[in-house]
Order: sequence, then structure tokens, then C-alpha cells
Amino acid sequence: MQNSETKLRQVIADFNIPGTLTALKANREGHINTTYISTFASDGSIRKYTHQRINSYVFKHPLEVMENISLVTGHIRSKLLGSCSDVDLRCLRIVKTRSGSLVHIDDEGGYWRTYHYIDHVKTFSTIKDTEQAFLLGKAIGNFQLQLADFEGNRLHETIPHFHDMGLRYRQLEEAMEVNHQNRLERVGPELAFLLENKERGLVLWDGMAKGKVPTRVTHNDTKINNVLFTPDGKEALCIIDLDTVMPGTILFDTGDMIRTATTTGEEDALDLSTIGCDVDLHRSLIQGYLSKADFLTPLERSLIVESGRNITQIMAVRFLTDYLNGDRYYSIEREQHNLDRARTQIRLMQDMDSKWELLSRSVE
Ligand code: GN1
Ligand code: MG
Repeated sequence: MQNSETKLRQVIADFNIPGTLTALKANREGHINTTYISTFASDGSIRKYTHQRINSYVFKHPLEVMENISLVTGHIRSKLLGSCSDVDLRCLRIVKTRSGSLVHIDDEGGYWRTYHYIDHVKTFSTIKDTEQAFLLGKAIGNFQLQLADFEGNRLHETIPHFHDMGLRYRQLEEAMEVNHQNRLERVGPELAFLLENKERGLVLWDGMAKGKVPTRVTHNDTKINNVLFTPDGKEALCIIDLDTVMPGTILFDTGDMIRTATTTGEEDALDLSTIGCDVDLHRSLIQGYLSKADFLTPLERSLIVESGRNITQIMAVRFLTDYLNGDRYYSIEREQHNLDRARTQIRLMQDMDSKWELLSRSVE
């Protein structure tokens, strides 16, 4: 464990959890926060909790992240309470500290949070069939629908300009100057492709900034493994990882779901021949999404397919930037991990381009 067990136990003890801690383990999913799962025994029942140290290199104001999550989960919960009995499976539930705070600050200034662990659910890193793609699209549409009447200006912008493509290209240019360990030498074709595509990539952010695309509450990280399914994969229950919920365009969410749920390979695959955009998954995913998202303007609808290419592009830019910066943002497990990630995203964009005509039919 990255944090010593003694320290972890001290952190956990500050959260308002009844009973005795009986087990503790690290969880390595996610590229950003450090996560642990605990088990507590209390009055003959066993409960699990998720504890996370919020990455303060990524989130400069961790308390604001938690204030957003508290508001958003409160809003969703109040809607679910009237209509279903298993709310805790369908919405994250925060555990506050004993003094009632949303975070615990450790002796090094690290910010920690705790949730009730949602057990007996499954996540996927790729989609297995069109039925599951439909369910996933529907869950994301439903999430947006649940928040459609939430006043976005109550939310903090946890990472300002998160999906601002122009900014992401400026960061890429700065990283080219950093050129950690002369890595530029290894990224010629990737860089050339991304620079050629810069102009086209500005469409979503600029459309929003100019007021043509409406600003709504968005999740901003709707990748497939942030959706919890029932163990048999027959129902998508809950959207997790609400760290980047903030005002944006819902096209950031359609984009990330397309990026992660229509691809035939893993985000960090080494064999690029496994990467492609599956036209059938794409159609089912978007149809599932549209079955819930009945509030779209014609322009938003017309940009859905483009959003998949766009968010794939921004991820390629961000992974390549981090590679050139010496891997400061995303956690990595091997030397070229961020470059491998950038390559799969570029491959996916290229495959989308070769099928564009077919993909465009998904919104019809
Ligand atoms: C990060 O937290 P996680 O691993 O779900 C990133 C997303 C990227 C994603 C790529 C705050 O998400 O923007 O799409 O990695 N989150 C942040 O897998 O930067
Ligand atoms: Mg995240």
C-alpha cells in the first residue's frame, strides 16, 4: 500500500463509520486518485467503504470537488427516493467525518473522502454486445436527465477549461518544449496527426463558448468503467466518479461514452490492430442514449457522432502531453504507458474516419 497502514487507519478512524475495521485493501482502478476499500463489522452486519485520497495535483480545491458531489448526489437521491427501494445501489453515498466535514485532511495536507462501497456490481473496460451498449447509453442519458433541472451555477468548476481543446493544444505545445528525456523523437507521426486535426477539434468547446451549444450539467468522465452494472450485466445501475461534474456541454459525455464503449480494444492496448470503432455498438449506444436524452437541441443532436471523435482526440492530446511532460498527471505502470494510450486514441480516431458515413447513421 502506498500510504502506510497505520496512517490509513488513522484517516479512516476520522470518518463516521460504526463498528470495527476488519479488512483493508488497495484498489488500482482509475488513473487519478488513490483508492482503498475497507470492511467493517458492526452489530452482526458487514459493510464496505471506499476511501480515496483526492489527487491535489489534478484537483486544486478538493473540498470544492466534494461540495459538488454532495449537491449532485443529493439531487439525484431525492429523485430516486420516491421511485425505487435500492437507492444506495443507484447513487453514491458520502460518509462524512465525525465532525461533519466532507473531507479529512491528513497531517501532510492530503484530502481524503469516504463513500459507502457499492457491492455486488460489475464494471467493464470494453462492451461485450449491443444490448449492453444500449444499456450504457441509456444510463448516461438518464444521468443527464436526472440533472437536467439542477441549477448548474451552484457547481464549482473543479478543473477549469477541462475540455477546452484550444487549451489542451497549448499545453501540448508547452510539453514539446519540456521534451522530457528527448521523448519528442519518438512521437513524430502521432504529433503530426494531432496537429493536422487541431482545427476540427475546436468545434465543441468553441460552440459552447460562443453560446451555440447550450451549457448544461455534465459528468465529464463518462468512460465505461465509471458505470456500475448488475453482476449479470443486464442493467446499468449507477454512474460513479463524479469529480468532474460541472457545467459543460453534454457532448463531452456522449463523446467519452462513444470513445470508451465502441472501441474493440483497451485504452492502453499495445497491439493497435485490436483497436477500432464497432459500428453496431456505436448505433446501439447512441440509440440507448437518445431513448432518455429527450432534451437535445438539433445542433446538439447533430454533433453527437462528432463528439466521439472529439473526446477521443482530446484524450490523445492529453496522453501525449503527459508523456512529453514526463508522466506527471496520469498514473502509469510502464515507461511508455501514456504514449501507448495516445496511440490507441489516434488509431480509434482513424478507424472512426474510415467508417464515418456508417457511424453518422447512428443518430437517424
Ligand atoms: C481520467 O479518473 P479516471 O481515471 O476515470 C481523467 C479523464 C480521462 C480518463 C482517461 C480528472 O479519468 O479525463 O478521460 O482518465 N480524469 C481526470 O482514461 O483528468
Ligand atoms: Mg476520474
